[in-house]
Amino acid sequence: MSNDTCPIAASAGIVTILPGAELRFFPEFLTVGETGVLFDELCNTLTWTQHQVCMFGREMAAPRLSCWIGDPQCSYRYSGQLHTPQPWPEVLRVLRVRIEEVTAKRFNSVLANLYRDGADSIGWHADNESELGLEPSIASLSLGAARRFCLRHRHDPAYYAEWWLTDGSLLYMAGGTQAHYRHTLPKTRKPVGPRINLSFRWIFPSGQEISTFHISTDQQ
Ligand SMILES: O=C(O)CCC(=O)C(=O)O
Ligand SMILES: [Mn+2]
Repeated sequence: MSNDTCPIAASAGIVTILPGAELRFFPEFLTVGETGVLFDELCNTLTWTQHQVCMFGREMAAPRLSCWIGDPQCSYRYSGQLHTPQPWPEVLRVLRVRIEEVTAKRFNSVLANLYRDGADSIGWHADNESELGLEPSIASLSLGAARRFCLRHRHDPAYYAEWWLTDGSLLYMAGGTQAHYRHTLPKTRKPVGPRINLSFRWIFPSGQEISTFHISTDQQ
């Protein structure tokens, strides 16, 4: 058993079958009562920052706010920048345990994104940085406004899926999903309220996981 595996039986959720991917969706992982309180607390207490990202070969402000949280050793390099983690707020420690129970995986970090309105988004990319290991398991919890999330195969567009990530839903991506697919949360012209996404991850301390070299042309 690797150190990111939790010794508890996983729940199935709604499984999407795509070659090489492992995808499970839990539409009502949290209740509406829970999500409202959590949304307000995270919105008001996390240190939200607009990171710089590389898009179309140019440095620009990311179209969303973010906060990187985790155990002290969990520094994470993405979009060319090294992010040192903020400590876990108590609400996210509690949530992490519930997510570990349903996924049977362990998580030592979480990337929080705040999409202020429909103009905020994340472009096509895969979460395939070397610190995430060869087959990253990512549990992605959504709070607030529902947004469309799309996933497509790197080479064959016929292999495609999308979900409405509604308030309180959890999308679990594992196995070869990040190696073979990219995902995006597109902009929308429809009026939408704010949304928070929490993607729980396992960061391998450097040297602990043999990783491949990732060629990244992703636009974030
Ligand atoms: O907001 C989402 O649902 C996706 C976020 C995402 O893919 C990321 O932060 O890597
Ligand atoms: Mn992602």
